[in-house]
Amino acid sequence: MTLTANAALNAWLAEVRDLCRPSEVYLCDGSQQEYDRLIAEMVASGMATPLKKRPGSYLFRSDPSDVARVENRTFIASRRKEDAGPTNNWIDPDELKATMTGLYSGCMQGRTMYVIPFSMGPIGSPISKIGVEISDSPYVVINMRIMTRIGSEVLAALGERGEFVRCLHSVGKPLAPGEKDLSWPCAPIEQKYISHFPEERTIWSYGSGYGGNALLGKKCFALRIASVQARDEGWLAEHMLILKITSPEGKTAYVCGAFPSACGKTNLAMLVPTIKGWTVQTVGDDIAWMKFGADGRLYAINPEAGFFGVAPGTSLDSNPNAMHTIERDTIFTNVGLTDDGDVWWEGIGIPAPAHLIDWQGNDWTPDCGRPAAHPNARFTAPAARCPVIAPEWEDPAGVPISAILVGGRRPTTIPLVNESLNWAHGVFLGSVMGSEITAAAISDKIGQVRRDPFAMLPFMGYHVCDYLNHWLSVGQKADEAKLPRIYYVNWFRKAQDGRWLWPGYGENSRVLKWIFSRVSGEGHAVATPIGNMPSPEDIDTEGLAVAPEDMAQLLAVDREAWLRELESVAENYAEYGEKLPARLREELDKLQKALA
Ligand code: SAT
Ligand code: MN
Repeated sequence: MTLTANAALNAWLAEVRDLCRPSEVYLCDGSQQEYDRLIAEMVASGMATPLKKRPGSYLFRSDPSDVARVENRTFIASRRKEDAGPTNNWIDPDELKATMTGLYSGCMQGRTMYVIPFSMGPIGSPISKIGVEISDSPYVVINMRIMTRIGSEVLAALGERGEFVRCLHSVGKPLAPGEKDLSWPCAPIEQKYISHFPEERTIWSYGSGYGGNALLGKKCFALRIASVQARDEGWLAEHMLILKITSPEGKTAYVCGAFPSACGKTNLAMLVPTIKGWTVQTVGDDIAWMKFGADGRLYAINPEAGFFGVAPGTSLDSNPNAMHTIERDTIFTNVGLTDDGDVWWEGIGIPAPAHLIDWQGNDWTPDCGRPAAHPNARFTAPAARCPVIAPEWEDPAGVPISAILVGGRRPTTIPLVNESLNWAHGVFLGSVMGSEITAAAISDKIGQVRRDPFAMLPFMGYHVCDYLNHWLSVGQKADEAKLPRIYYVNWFRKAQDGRWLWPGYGENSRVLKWIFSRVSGEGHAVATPIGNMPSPEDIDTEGLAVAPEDMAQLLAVDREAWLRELESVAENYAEYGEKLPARLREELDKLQKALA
């Protein structure tokens, strides 16, 4: 095959074509005409529904079994099992390839094999990387065009000898001659595989058409494979938002933030400050790639070009900027469809209509007892449409990071904000972050904390201990004074009676303001055993409806609770095994002594 100028790519395309046996092969150029044509084909086949109320926007409904990432079908197939570590599913790569080669054999019959050259990060940036996704799903092509940069320009940047990550994807539903296609083809759960071969920088995904299972540039490449590349090359590929904050005096700082799912990362990235004169702008809402610049500082790019956000709960109250982003040119998946051709979901902030079509295509009324939108319903929208996108969001050099936030949902123990004492202490805080398990999840673990180091638990492409060690070594090699400071934040504290102590959302700007003052070398802090903390007067509370007692509780160090916390951390560290970096155990011991 001589589809491209890159011989290695051509050879791989021929190999996949011979294995998957599509009826045709199509190389995506990334143009608007191509996008429009694919959408028109999907509208004609009934897979996509145009939304009368939103220009350039379409609704898709997935198969009810194919609605989210499948972590128990996600594999890190490193050569040695110990390199995947205790937190990943491992299968021997030869065995996994044999199984999947069987599944891939003839899997694209009756379908088009789309070839999608894509760049994670601005094309040509020294921080960016190129991938090529082969997929038999036109839905994947149109989503990849929003979420990444695709097409001819990428091939030009790849050149004759450029390296690329091989991303193979099939929905796993070949069509017999004359067979009518389903509106959302996919394979049964036991045939789904989301596989990573980290040493070969290769991804093989089979059987799912949804989100992170199928849009392989996102979690599979930009986190799982890139985390291995980052380890080998001395940089960081992280599950972090990137925001820009500007003071009333026009001074700016860039902040990254790692939070597990359901902690409002997209909301924080697009936050509307409640304090006068301050602005927040968005660089990214999900992934940050950070490399050292010539000046010794860490610079971050957002490797993505769009937002793949959770729709339910998004409203003009919770995230007005997201609501404006999705007014047009957006793909919606698994939301409700109103009779006048608009979308609706739980928590959209407008009353439910008397009738709509739910995410499964059935009639829905407010009293029917079922949600209209799937809880993991999504919007796919271009980042450029965001009204507060930072003008430099595509700067190939990236933006210099001054602070890294880590945090989760913790009703108790963890204060509103706590500044690490140094890099290693910050890595310790990142290693113990996580969210409390609520009634919505596994019931016998309510109240326990699911630790999720740097929100990367499902996204590390290698051993968790090697990952934490990499974080430590990044700090050892750098000039500590130039590194971002790490802050442990918690917007989710509750009082004994169950009410929220902190209002969150736009009010989080008050905490950002304190962090801004600290990284500018001006802000005041009190030294405590757990780190440097603001005293209540250090937080701007003008116009804030939080009682002084509540503020005091939000900023207190609860010694008893922290000692219990550290016991649970020790148990968690034991699960990570003997490779745990000694430095982290030292940090734990030090803290235990300081609190006792
Ligand atoms: O499905 S995605 O992985 O893209 C989104 C998510 O799980 O956060
Ligand atoms: Mn995410």
